[in-house]
Amino acid sequence: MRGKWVLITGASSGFGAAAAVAFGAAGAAVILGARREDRLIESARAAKAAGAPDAVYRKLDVSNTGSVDEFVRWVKGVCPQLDVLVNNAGGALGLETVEQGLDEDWEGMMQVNVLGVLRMTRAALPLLKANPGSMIINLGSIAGRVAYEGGAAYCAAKAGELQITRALRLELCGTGVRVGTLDPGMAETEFSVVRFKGDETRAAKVYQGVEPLKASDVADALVWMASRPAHVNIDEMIIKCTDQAAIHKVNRRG
Ligand code: NDP
Ligand code: 8X3
Repeated sequence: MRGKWVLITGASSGFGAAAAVAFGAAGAAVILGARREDRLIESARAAKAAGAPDAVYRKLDVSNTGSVDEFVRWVKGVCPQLDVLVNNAGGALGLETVEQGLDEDWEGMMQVNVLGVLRMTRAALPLLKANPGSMIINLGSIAGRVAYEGGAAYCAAKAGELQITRALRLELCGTGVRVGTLDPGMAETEFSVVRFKGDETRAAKVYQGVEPLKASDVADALVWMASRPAHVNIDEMIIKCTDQAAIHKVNRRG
C-alpha cells in the first residue's frame, strides 16, 4: 500500500479507527472523517505511529450532502490522488420491532448506512475514475443478508448497501475502479453502545460468553481486499467470529 492514499469514513472508532492503523502499518497515507474531531486526532496519531507517511483528518457528517461535498473538495486539495475509499461510517439505532419502531431511528439508519454511502461515492468517484486500479470498499453486514427480530430497519439498510455495491460493480465495469463489500458478523466496537443509546451494560450482554471479532480483524480484511492487484476485484466477503455460525446460531460459554 506504499504510496497509496486511503480515505476512511467513520474513522473515529471501531473498524474505521482500526483501519487507519492497519492501512498505516501497510504503508498507506490515510484521510480520516467522522463527526467527532477529538477522536479523529487520536486515530490520525495512531495511524502515523503505525507507519502511515501521512494522516490527515476533518469533520465529516455523511448524513449531510453539504458536509460530504465540502469534505471531498478538501480531499482534492490535500492529496495527489485517491486510491481507496472505505465507506465505513454507519451503525444501528435501537432493537425495536417494527410495531415499536421510532421514526428518528429508522431515518438515522437510512441516512448513514444507505444515503451516506451513495453521497460519499458520488462525490469521490471523479477522483477514483481518474486513477484506474482504485477501489471502493463498503462496510455491509451479515444483517444485510439475513433478517432478525428487531433488526428490520438496520437489516434493510445493510441490504441496501449490498445492492448499491452490486449496482456500482456493474456501473464501474470498464473504468478500472474496483468495488466490493465487506460484511462482518458480531464485532465488539462501539456498535452496540450506540445501538442501545449509551447503555453499556446492555451492550456488553451482546458479547457475553462469546469471543467476537475485534476491530483489527476487520481492518486486516479491508487491507487485504484493497491490496489485491488491479486486475483482481473482491466483490463480496463475509467475515464472522468462529463462535457465530449464523445470526441466530452463536456459541456462548458459561
Ligand atoms: P462504531 O460505532 O465503533 O463506529 C461507527 C463509526 O461511524 C464511528 O466512527 C462514527 O463516528 C461513524 N459515524 C456514525 N455516523 C456518522 C455520520 N453521520 N457521519 C460520519 N461518521 C459517522 O461501530 P463499528 O466500527 O462496529 O461500525 C463500523 C461499520 O461496520 C458500520 O457501518 C456498521 O454498521 C458496520 N458493522 C458493524 C458490525 C459490528 O458488529 N460491530 C458488524 C457488521 C457491520 P462519529 O460518531 O464520530 O461520527
Ligand atoms: C452488526 C451485526 O448481527 O448485530 O452489523 O446486526 S448484527
